[in-house]
Formats: sequence, C-alpha cells, structure tokens
Amino acid sequence: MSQSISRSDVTAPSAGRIDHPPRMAGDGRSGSGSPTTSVITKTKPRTKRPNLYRVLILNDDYTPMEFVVHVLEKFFNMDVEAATKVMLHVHHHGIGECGVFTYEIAETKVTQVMDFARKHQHPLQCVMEKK
Ligand code: TYC
Repeated sequence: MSQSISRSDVTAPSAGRIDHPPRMAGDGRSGSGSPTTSVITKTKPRTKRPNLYRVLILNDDYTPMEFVVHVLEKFFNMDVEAATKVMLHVHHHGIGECGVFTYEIAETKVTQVMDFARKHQHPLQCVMEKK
C-alpha cells in the first residue's frame, strides 16, 4: 500500500536556524546572556618553620654521672665523648641542653628520660622550653 508524504511530515534539520552545541557555564556565553568573569588566583608557596623546643636536663646530687651519660647516648644519639661533655656541663652549671626538637619530638624525649630515670630510681629531671 502506497502513501503520499505531505510537506508537513518532513522535519527539516533545524528548520531555518543554525545548529549550536549546548552552551556550557564558564564559556562566557551562559544562559543569562551576560558574559561570566573568570578569576585566576595565585597561591604563593608558603613554607612555615615549626616552633622549636630545647630539651634540658637538670643537675641533682644523687643521679650517678654514668647514668646521665647513658641517658644522653640512649635518647639523644650522642657518642660517649659528647655525652660526657654535656653531663659535666650540667654537673657544673646546673642545667644543660640535650638537643632541639619540634614540640612532639621534644615531649617524647622528656617522657622517655623521665620514665627511664624513675624506673632506675634516680631523681634526674628533664624539661623542655620553647626557643
Ligand atoms: N651531680 C651528679 C653527681 O655528682 C651528676 C649529674 C650530672 C646528675 C648531670 C644529673 O643532669 C645531671 N653524681
């Protein structure tokens, strides 16, 4: 069976108009009709130095010199000569520096030294102070 095709059945591609791809936001031609503005921000690379803390040991009359040298070797990675120098400095001046660390490391060192001294029943004191 044959059918006639009338003019109105035929859909011309974009009858009389130009085909556009869909417009995307940010192409400056978004729906409102006004162009959008892009802002390019520069982020400066910022390196911030951490706060630093001195770990100090204090002199007392009872902790054996050899024990203090052992502590400095064990927790502050000093060789026996460096450890002996620090121990003698503390013995003569009352206080001395074991090292300089960031907060968490300094806190850990203080706790390690205090726990180790207590375990061996020595009154050795270890503290930290902000630089
Ligand atoms: N003064 C202690 C003594 O004569 C030795 C000592 C040195 C103790 C340093 C503590 O942090 C210290 N046995």
